[in-house]
Amino acid sequence: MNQRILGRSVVRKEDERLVTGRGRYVGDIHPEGLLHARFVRSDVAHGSVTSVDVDAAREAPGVVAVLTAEDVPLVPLPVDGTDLPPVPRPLLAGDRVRHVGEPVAVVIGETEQAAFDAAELVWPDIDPLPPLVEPDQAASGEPIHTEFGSNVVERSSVGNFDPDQPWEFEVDVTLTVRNQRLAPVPIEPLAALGVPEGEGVTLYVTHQAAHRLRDALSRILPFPVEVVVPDVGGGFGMKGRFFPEYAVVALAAHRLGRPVRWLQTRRESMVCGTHGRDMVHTVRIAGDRDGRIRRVWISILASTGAYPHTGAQVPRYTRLVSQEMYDVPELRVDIQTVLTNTAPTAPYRGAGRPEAAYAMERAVDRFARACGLDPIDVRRKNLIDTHRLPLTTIVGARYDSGDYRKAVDAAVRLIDLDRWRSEQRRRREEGGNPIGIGLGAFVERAGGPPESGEYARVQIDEDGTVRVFSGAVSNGQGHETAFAQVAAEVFSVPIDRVEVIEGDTRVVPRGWGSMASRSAQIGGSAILRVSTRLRDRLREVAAAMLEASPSDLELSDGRFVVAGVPSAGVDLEEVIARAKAEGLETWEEEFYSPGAQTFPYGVHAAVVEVELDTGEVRLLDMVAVDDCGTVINPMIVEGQTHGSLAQGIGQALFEQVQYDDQGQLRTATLMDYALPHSTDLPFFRTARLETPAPSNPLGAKGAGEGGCIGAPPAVVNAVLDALWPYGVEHLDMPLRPAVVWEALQRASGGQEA
Ligand code: MCN
Repeated sequence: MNQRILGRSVVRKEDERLVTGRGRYVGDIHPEGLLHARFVRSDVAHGSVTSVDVDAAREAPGVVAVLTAEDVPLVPLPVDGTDLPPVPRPLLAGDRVRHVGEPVAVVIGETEQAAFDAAELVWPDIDPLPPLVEPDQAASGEPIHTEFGSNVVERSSVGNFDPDQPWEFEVDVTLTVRNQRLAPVPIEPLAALGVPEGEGVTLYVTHQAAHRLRDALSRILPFPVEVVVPDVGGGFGMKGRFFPEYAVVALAAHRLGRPVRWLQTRRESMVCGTHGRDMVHTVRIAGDRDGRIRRVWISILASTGAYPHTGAQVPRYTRLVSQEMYDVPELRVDIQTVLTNTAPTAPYRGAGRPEAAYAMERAVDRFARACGLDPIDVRRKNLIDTHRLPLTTIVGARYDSGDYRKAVDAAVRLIDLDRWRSEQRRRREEGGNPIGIGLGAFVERAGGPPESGEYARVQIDEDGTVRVFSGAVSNGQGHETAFAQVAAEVFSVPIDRVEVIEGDTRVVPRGWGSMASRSAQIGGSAILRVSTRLRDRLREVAAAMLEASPSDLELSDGRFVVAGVPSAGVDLEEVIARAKAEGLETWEEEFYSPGAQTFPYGVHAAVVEVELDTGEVRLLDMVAVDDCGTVINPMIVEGQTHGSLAQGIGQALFEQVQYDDQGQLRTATLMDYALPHSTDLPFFRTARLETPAPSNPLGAKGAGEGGCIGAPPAVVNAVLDALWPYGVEHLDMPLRPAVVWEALQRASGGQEA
């Protein structure tokens, strides 16, 4: 009897290729006659373009073409997640520029150097207009897109109380917290290579959603487009969307009849890749002195940047999970989403859920302190009980399954709370740098729109290879292994006999893509469903071959055998040959939609030490307890949690995209934008609960994002726990030494704390 492979920590098949430099990225593809694209970008945040002088560039050596707005179409870009009409978005800016880095022209050269040099000769003449950088300033400012008449993309309220009604509670506190703007910083920035093929273009592109990009490009471009995604060096949400550069590269390749490649530089990626977060929450939380929360009012102010594309959805994601794991009787969430003269925002790992968790978890801690109670006790007092699940929250989320109390208890045990509390007391009594313990509890949603789905086709070829075609697109998440495990389990074959094919619209007809931690639960379930159907068909064929009843057959080690008679059996290959001879299909396909999202959850806990003299925060311990339903591969899930925790800690302590008041980016390189180093991170300790999701046959929930949702509130709450006795009640991320030190100085009235 072969062992189960689903649920096992199988080493990732793709890693040998990826870590030995044999991955094939867009930059590794060098077709015959390759040309190189370099974009010329606006260096002002807001302005009227009076002319773009390209004469000198066109004459420069090695230049094949220079394109401006006149050469490319104006694209109606849907404003995802809102009821607004599409915004006409220029692929190359025409009469207006709306953020620093907006592409104005493109130079196509025989070599990368020729294109770079000639781009320096393009002179966009731009009359600056006053930029609107901060959302509160932009909300009442002159419209950035005149056709909207306002910069407010969305103003909405959902909840079960009117904020004007009396607030008669024993405890009532208000706080404002900021989720600063972040850059996703994948190792591989954006990249696209257009190759003319037949009547159209095949675009090789580093992306998360091959089919949706193909469909978006096909709506814009007057020729057929196919999309191929080779290996991807991380996406983190940034690569899930349409970028004007992709359409320009495809257009240029088509016009010139030669392959054209654009490799985004790191600086370009920082300036005009998308950014994430950039949301301010004002939270009013009220209740009884014994720690019972009665009412929460959350007001969100969010920036979409200059073009309201996918970033406009994110505040709605925040709202959906804003009740978190608490049994709050009254909740209201107001959203105001605003255009600004900054790079467009978009979902960045966590996408709206880190913002929600940070706001609620900071508020719960503050409420607990106002009650004079331990924040962990207050959480326990307000948790939604397991027997109430499934439950529809006040803001419309359908929490599916789980045990929130168990997760809190597990995190408290894992972090060894009692030991740290006694160390904390000892330091308070004996002096020394203070330590603090903080929790970040969250419920998130995975899966994307409930009506979305994922494509799978599973076929078995005559040599016995199982081929899995999926509409998902791995950016490093390990689908080649995890998806192979699903099919291998069904057909009872080693995973090496399963080949996973993703990200190629020429051979995978449909697909949604990988974002919202949806691939395991939807893509994996699709593979399970079609594999099971195919296996059952093959079982019938095998039964006929063995002259046995299908129900008497077992499938083991790639062989159908009659139960109890191991010598009576047929290999899958023989069954496939017979099926083919009989004209039966040896494949199955489906676009599977579970019709529901899943709601993974977790409780993360951090212990920090704060250096009083310098404000430096040292993470002493960090634990994460997560429930992502049934797990396909625990080692992959663990890796996902580690990576995501690192990004969450990056938000808490280091990272921030900063603009000056003219909309110039001050953090355009990795010298200015502080990513965490491995030495900044403690050894993570994790634990898992496994409550199957009822909505999909695998029982899986999303695992790709949890870490960056729980870590920021856990770390910041821990720092505030350490500094509370020193009078520090509030800090805004990132908690760099200067921020903490200044807060300490302010709290102590300039005296040494
Ligand atoms: N998995 C599992 N069991 C589960 C859930 C997931 O074994 N119950 C496995 C999956 O099979 C998959 C991995 O864990 O190999 C992540 O699965 P899932 O949660 O379904 O997420 P997706 O594959 O859809 O990936 C998207 C998610 C998001 S939204 C971002 S952003 C993100 C992330 O994954 N970006 C990443 N993880 C990333 N990891 C890498 N290396 N690079 C990125 O860009």
